[in-house]
Amino acid sequence: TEDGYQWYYEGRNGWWQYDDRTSQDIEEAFKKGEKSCSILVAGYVYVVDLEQLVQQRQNEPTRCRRVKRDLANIPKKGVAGLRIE
Ligand code: V3L
Repeated sequence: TEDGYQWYYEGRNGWWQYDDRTSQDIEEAFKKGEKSCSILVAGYVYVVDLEQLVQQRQNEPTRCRRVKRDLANIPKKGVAGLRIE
């Protein structure tokens, strides 16, 4: 986002940055004070819970990952599953 923050979801041993569009959508919901935000990942609806800071595939509680808002320049695994090395 413009103030240097991005949204991340948890991987096995590090954090993945959300793709830019999704990160912007989550940030917009966050700034409006919304409790959650629905996003689309590869055709599946996921709900990002902005209070618990988790994302979960809709109706599949086992598919749950932590999420965080952090600076864009932190170490990360990559963006939306695309590794950066
Ligand atoms: N954006 C992109 N892909 C996602 C997202 C998202 N917000 N959420 C889940 N997936 P689950 P390591 C991740 C993918 O939670 O080696 C990473 O992006 C998810 O991809 O059970 O463990 C990597 O591509 C997974 O493939 O619904 O760090 C991959 O895991 C699939 O949806 C491996 O990362 C099911 O996730």
